[in-house]
Amino acid sequence: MFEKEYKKLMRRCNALAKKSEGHTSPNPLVGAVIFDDDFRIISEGRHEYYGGNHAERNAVLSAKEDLKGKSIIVNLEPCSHHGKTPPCADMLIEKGFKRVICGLVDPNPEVAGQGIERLKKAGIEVIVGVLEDECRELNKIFLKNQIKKEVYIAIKTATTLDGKIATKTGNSKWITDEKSRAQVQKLRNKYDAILTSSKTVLADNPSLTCRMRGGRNPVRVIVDTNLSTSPEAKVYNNDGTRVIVLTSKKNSNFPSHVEIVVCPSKNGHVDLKYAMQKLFEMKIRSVLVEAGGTLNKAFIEEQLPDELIQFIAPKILGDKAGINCVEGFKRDEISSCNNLTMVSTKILKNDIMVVGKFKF
Ligand code: AOF
Ligand code: ZN
Repeated sequence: MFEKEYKKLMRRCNALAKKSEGHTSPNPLVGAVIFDDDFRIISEGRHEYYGGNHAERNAVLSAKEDLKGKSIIVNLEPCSHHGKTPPCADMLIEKGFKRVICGLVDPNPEVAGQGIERLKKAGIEVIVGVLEDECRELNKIFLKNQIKKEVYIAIKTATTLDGKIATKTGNSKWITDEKSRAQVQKLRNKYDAILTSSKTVLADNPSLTCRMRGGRNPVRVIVDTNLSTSPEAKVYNNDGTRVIVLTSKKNSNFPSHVEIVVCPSKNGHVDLKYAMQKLFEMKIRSVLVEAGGTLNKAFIEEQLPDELIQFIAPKILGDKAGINCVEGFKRDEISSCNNLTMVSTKILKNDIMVVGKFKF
């Protein structure tokens, strides 16, 4: 019953939640809508930033009428624990809501179904699983963090139609057009950290900041096994952004704001699995890999990335020596390809953005 109306309201919750992208980590993206039996919206709320009120509380606070007998829809199960704020489930019971609709059970062990239980025990009707797949996708980072205790990893690459990211001399400016590049700035605003290789730092001297209006800089992570980058490189600018170097060398002459993580080496390179675990311990919950074909291959080989985001420009380089977006696999059979799943595409002016999930 009311499936269509609930879906529409859940889409609204997700849209509200999305407005906080980049600001809630390590917490989830949550939106809530309060409505009456005629589906008239009474108020809305979202979790705006880490440490702030939960979405349900903000929706309750912005309501201008009595909430007794009303319904609330939220993309994540209301919490049952005393964290930075008292439990949302208790507040909903107190306010006299008659129905709570949620998209997902919260995997956080502090909650994990107990919020729903508590609401049901108080005689509130609870509906779970509305637009579950969309809710899951929205909180893919939070879910992986909670369930696997691992960082969410996406590889971003920008290529020609023949899969090249640069000419053999390293020239890559610009393969994709300004619309694709603006999209990359949006991604930088969403991910906790952006990761690149010493090779990219040496070749391009990128600043790896977020130039989106109203955006914020991600943490900069540089994989530099032998500490071959110069402390003068732009990525090491002391601009108030956290900078982390993942290396296998002990000595460094980097400025004191640069955090050095000494990792074991594997086949002559930083052990990426170890390094990603370290980043998780350092409170980083999502990483956007913006590097070259060699590091992309290493990540895939280690079965680490969750997602690929590829911007493809309608250009053909055609030079065998040009650099590939994934460089170095030896594969004889098509059956040994990495097949991405849940693939979606978007046209951006002349380019195509392809997003898919890795399945290992
Ligand atoms: C949020 N925002 O809107 C909801 C959350 O750190 P705390 O004390 O605010 O608690 C965070 C946990 O609360 C989070 O991991 C999730 O399990 C639950 N729900 N969290 O930050 C919200 N509804
Ligand atoms: Zn809560």
